Amino acid sequence: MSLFSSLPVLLCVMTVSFSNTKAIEDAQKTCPVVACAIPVTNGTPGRDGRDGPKGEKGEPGQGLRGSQGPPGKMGPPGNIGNPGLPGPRGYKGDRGASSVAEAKLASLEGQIRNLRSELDHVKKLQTFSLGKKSGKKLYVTNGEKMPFSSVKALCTALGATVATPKNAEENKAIQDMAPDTAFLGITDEVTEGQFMYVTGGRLGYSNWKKNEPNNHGSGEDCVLLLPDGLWNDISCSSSFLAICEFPA
Ligand code: MFU
Ligand code: CA
Repeated sequence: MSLFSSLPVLLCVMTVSFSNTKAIEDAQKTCPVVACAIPVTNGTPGRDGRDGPKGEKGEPGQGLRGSQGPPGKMGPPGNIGNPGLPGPRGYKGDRGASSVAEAKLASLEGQIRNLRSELDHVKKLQTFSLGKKSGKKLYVTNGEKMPFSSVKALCTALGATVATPKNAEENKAIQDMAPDTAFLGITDEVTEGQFMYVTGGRLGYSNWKKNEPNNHGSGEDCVLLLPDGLWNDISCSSSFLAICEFPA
């Protein structure tokens, strides 16, 4: 006999053995089957009940751990992060290009003012040392003797012309400053016998010595200022004192 079929019978025996009412009632509560002493045939077992609640997670197993597998594929890129904090303040920049140019210009203007002042001072010293008179031409010599072509070249290089008296006063001025016989800026190189200023134009004043110009020898196209202030025509290839003339 199975345990299931024998249990009601045992309960029944117990019920009978209790002597008071309270005991009987207690026994009835614990025993769902009230009928007693009537032999019954047990039914077929009921269906299985529903699944119970999920049990707690078990402890990790004790089996051997396999070796670590290869790294997985790279995941997709994450979202763009938030903007960072502002950086520190930068160094002060250079001065702008126009400011640099303006500073250079101001410096150059200052240097020009200084040079102009210095030049004015040197000019005053020079005119004083040369005895320059206001409104009068300035005649300057380097004391050298040379052919007429060299005198022309020298005076031109100085921004001057060959000394050329246009009147008696200028003739006297050159005579007084000339330490020796000097070339004048007058020739008849273009047309023999027709003396002209090398700067252009016919002669307006002359101071020829007696019997001059005589175009002596193989020809004389240039003019000399002699120490007595008189003029003599002479060969241009001969060497005489160079005197240059600067404007009044
Ligand atoms: C005079 C001048 C010449 C030259 C000669 C030696 O001629 O006119 O220019 O100086 O003497 C005779
Ligand atoms: Ca002569």
